[in-house]
This record gives sequence, C-alpha cells and structure tokens, in this order.
Amino acid sequence: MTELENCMESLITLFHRYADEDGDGSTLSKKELKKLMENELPTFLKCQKNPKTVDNILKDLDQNKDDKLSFEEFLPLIVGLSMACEKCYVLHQKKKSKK
Ligand SMILES: [Ca+2]
Ligand SMILES: [Ca+2]
Repeated sequence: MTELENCMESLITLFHRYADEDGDGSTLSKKELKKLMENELPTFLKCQKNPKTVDNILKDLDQNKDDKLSFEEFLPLIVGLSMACEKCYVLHQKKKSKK
C-alpha cells in the first residue's frame, strides 16, 4: 500500500475503533467522540479553553441533527485540523529556510 492509502486506512480504522464501542459502529456518539479526541487529539483539546469544545464540534459537524457523527460528518474535522496543521508546517519550513 502507498503512504496515502495507509493514511486513509488508519483514519477509517480509528473511526470504527471508537464508533463500535456502543454497538452502533456506523456513528460516533458524543461520548465516543469525546474519547476519540481525548486519546487521539490531546494537544488540540488542551489548547481549547472551552470545556464545551466537544459539544460545539459535534453540533457544528452533525448535519442531520441526530447527535451522532457518521464517517462523512466526521471527516471535515480531520480536514479542518489538517489545514490548520499545514499552515503551521509551512510557517515552520519558512523559519527553517531563513537560517
Ligand atoms: Ca457508536
Ligand atoms: Ca449525524
């Protein structure tokens, strides 16, 4: 498998590892989303001062308003975070090349 294929597989595996916990493996409940973020995105969660961060994220992403996130609804979170990370990465690279 290629690097990108591996990334996609990891993302899918990760989603289902947490989504499967309550027996409904097709969606992340709020509890499952919270656990996923605490375990997999601790740095991001620490930067957020608001204790309601997970609730807000769920509300933002939940398009069909069932209080759960399908894989499709979950992806924009990863995309958004990746875009933020990429900005940091570019900045970091620029700093390095200045030296
Ligand atoms: Ca679930
Ligand atoms: Ca939903």
